Amino acid sequence: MTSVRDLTYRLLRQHGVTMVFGNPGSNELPFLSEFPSDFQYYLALHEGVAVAMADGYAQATGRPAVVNLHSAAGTGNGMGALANACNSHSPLLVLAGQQTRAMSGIEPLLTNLDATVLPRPLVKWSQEPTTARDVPLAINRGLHMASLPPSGPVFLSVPYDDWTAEVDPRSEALIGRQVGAAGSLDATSLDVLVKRLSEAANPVLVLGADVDACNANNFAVQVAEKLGAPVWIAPSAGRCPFPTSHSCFRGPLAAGIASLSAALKGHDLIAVFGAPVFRYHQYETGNFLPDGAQLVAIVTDPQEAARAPIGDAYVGDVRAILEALAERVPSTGRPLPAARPRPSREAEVAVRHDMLTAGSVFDIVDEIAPAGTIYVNEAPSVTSVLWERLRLEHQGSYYFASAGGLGFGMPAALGVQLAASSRRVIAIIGDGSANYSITALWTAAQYGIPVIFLIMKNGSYGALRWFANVLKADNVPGLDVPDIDFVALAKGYGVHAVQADTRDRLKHALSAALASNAPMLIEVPTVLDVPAT
Ligand SMILES: Cc1ncc(C[n+]2csc(CCOP(=O)(O)OP(=O)(O)O)c2C)c(N)n1
Repeated sequence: MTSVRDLTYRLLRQHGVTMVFGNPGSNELPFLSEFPSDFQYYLALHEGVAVAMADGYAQATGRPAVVNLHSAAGTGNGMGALANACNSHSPLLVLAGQQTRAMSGIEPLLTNLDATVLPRPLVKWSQEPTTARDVPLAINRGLHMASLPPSGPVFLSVPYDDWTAEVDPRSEALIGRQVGAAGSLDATSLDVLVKRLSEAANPVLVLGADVDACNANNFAVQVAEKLGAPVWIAPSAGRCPFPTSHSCFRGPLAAGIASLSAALKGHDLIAVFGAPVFRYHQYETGNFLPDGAQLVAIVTDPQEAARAPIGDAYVGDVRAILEALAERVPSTGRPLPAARPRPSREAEVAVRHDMLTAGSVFDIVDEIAPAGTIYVNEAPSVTSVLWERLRLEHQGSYYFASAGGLGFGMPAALGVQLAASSRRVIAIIGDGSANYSITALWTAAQYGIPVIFLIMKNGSYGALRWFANVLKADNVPGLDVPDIDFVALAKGYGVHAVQADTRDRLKHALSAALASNAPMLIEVPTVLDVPAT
């Protein structure tokens, strides 16, 4: 007899899934029973860690990742992380255990009431199959749904007695089914786009995370060079879609309507690729675009295209469209914009000789870390400094929580490191943010995942201090996080850790961490430097 569980693992294999990230409970044990030896289970000690780890893995591989959560409580614990996965179009299959069908009517302990409603609106598809025999179909559908554009998380609730049920023999037909999406532009639309770009007097590109997600950074470079156009990163960037040392690179756009509009002043055509128009944060009144500017966006997500308050939009395969534009857009002969000067290191060191600044920390990291290092950032108040200082040259070099939900950085770094084993991952984490997913340290130690955690210890929720200034909200309580010993916490979870409070100690600690193949935490006391409003 073939069980639902047996066929499920075959389907997972066929989709390239051999890892399960999770935190189990009683409802999930029958799925995990006789866990196949070619699969690896990564135990996270909190569901937010499991989801964010899977998110990092799915983003870095571009393939679906499976998370196994415990009923309603486990799903609830994972939902903050699911918000980030939703915004980053991360292909996750969240598999939650349900109480047994035999008792479903009397709502026993650990029943997931209205299971399919719970994770909405953070998943694009949610189901609890009506019979055990529908489970393989639902697994297959979920994996395809997660991957099809716009990719994103999906949710499946499975009553635990289903796993040992016999499959419908016709379910064998699910094995090997290919489901794909076609998606470049039709010839007419492509002609229009080429014409608009080549006839613009002063075009600018704005690139979002989905350009990096679809491996199209090199095509974006070619388009920018042909147009001689500056390139901005869309606000609230979850990934880095353009080499930061390229002379066209201008940095991330501010996430306020007026500031963003001001930064794009003088351009007659704003071409956006792979980003919503726009993911604002702080509210500023003003026009969405500078006077005289038109906007055209190319996105994978129909919701993003439809809800944009301004400009035209095409929904399609961002990579295929950028590739076609790289080929079709004629060289304008315009000179490339001059590179922006890098901030001076010496000036900063002289001003802040008593304690390390974020700038000096990033300069040391940039100097010592090898080319191709991947950064996962969750140090909100110093994100703009990071973009100025770190060279992000390669595809897949940067990850940030796409919905701004803290607790992403540490576990996502583990998932990215598992996906990109030939590159080293450095997680740059604020001392506030570190606490949301601190148990990721245990998972790093247990599975030997060699992420380097750099804790930027400024003793405060720096970004909230900045936002309080923006809102003119004075005397707000609860904005400081003093007296946390991350070295002791890391050691408690089994991760080697040191404090580095000078440039030399940081250089030494980072070099040692890079030379070893084990996870390591470096706690760096830093100046609290709240960005100007
Ligand atoms: C789950 C969640 N809770 C709360 C917040 C609000 N929040 C945004 S930034 C921030 C402070 C982060 O502090 P820290 O990690 O020390 O970095 P810093 O801002 O000091 O660089 C908080 C609490 C959030 N974004 N996500």
